[in-house]
Amino acid sequence: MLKLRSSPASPFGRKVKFAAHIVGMTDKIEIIGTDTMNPDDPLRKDNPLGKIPCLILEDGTTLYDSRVIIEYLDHVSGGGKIIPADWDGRLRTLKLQALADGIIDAAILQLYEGRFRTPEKHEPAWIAHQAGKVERGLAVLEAAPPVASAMPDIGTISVACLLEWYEFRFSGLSSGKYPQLSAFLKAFNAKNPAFAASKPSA
Ligand SMILES: N[C@@H](CCC(=O)N[C@@H](CS)C(=O)NCC(=O)O)C(=O)O
Repeated sequence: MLKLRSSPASPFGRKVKFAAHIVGMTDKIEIIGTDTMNPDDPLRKDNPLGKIPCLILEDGTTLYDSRVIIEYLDHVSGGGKIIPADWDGRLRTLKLQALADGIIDAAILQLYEGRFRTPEKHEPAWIAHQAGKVERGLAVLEAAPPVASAMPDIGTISVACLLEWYEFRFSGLSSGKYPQLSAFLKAFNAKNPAFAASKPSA
């Protein structure tokens, strides 16, 4: 049995969980609840960066980060399922994954500013710097949203995970600012009912 250190709120962990579903490996992975804020959590022994997700193979080898785990899942399931085998398709989907992940990274840094610093120590210029990445990234996705399909590749899965997490943490879609992305997410959920099983929660 493989083990996945993750948490119910993690968009990167969700990406791995849903990718595992698409390649038919859900039953082979045990999810282990992880507290990234707890220095005694065994996570830091498996991933010195102290970040989730982290996959533990049967021989004890650990894999991180989510992109490496995705490569592993794609490979051991025969290849070409979540990462297209053709070069152009591979580059396109990995770039889309990088964009979605990068938007989450920037949004998480804003959250951590609030979590780690008292309000008087917040640095507006730093928050604005990160917010710019989120705004520009979402604008690019809104202008050209992925196509929802029942066999999504990792770029499309990453965007779906980003959007639902962005709504969960920031009510980011409720603003009505991203109608194309909201429509994409609705279509993605309709075509992938199993996606709901990993909906982010606190
Ligand atoms: N690039 C990493 C990002 C992972 C990440 O930022 N995970 C967050 C939770 S969603 C985390 O573990 N944060 C704890 C920390 O930064 O100490 C990946 O793709 O796995």
